[in-house]
Amino acid sequence: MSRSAPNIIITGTPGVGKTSHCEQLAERTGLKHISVNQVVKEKECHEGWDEEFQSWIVDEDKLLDAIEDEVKRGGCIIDWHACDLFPKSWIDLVVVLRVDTETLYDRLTERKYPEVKMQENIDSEIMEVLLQEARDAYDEEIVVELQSNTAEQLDTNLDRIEAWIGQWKENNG
Ligand code: DAT
Repeated sequence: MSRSAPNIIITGTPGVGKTSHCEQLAERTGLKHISVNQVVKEKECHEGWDEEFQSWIVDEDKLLDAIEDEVKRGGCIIDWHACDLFPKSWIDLVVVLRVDTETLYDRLTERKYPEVKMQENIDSEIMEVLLQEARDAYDEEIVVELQSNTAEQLDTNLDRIEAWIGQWKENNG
């Protein structure tokens, strides 16, 4: 099925800036922000609550069913700390946001993350887990790594993604 607007995944370790990017990008471009966290909660796409990690245990099949119709129409910005579950055919661009360890530590402390979850996320960022996951799951040319330490970088990233969307529409219009 052809899409009138591209589908973009914005991924990265929790605290990296996904929601900030997605919300502002949706506002600027009119694309729809799909917060997978919210979908999981609202449509109960989970198998319960993990106490230790203070997070839902996601049922990926249910999640994909819940968003499939909407994503297939195009124009979605998917906000999630994983990316390899989404079918390749749905996705036009994968943005992997990155952040320095100290900045991430401060952001997760602010969020009062439990120690075990904090450590896991910081390790994951250092080990580039999400970047590798994106590169393994999608074609190299649609995966972009962007820094998200400062407000200036956030703005530059939004400009770049917005320009990319404009180009996509020209090429696919
Ligand atoms: P995520 O959705 O990846 O968990 P978020 O968008 O909620 O991340 O951001 C976490 C916190 O960090 C929030 O207080 C906003 C701040 N933040 C995110 N990206 C930033 C950036 N590039 N510059 C400054 N602050 C940023």
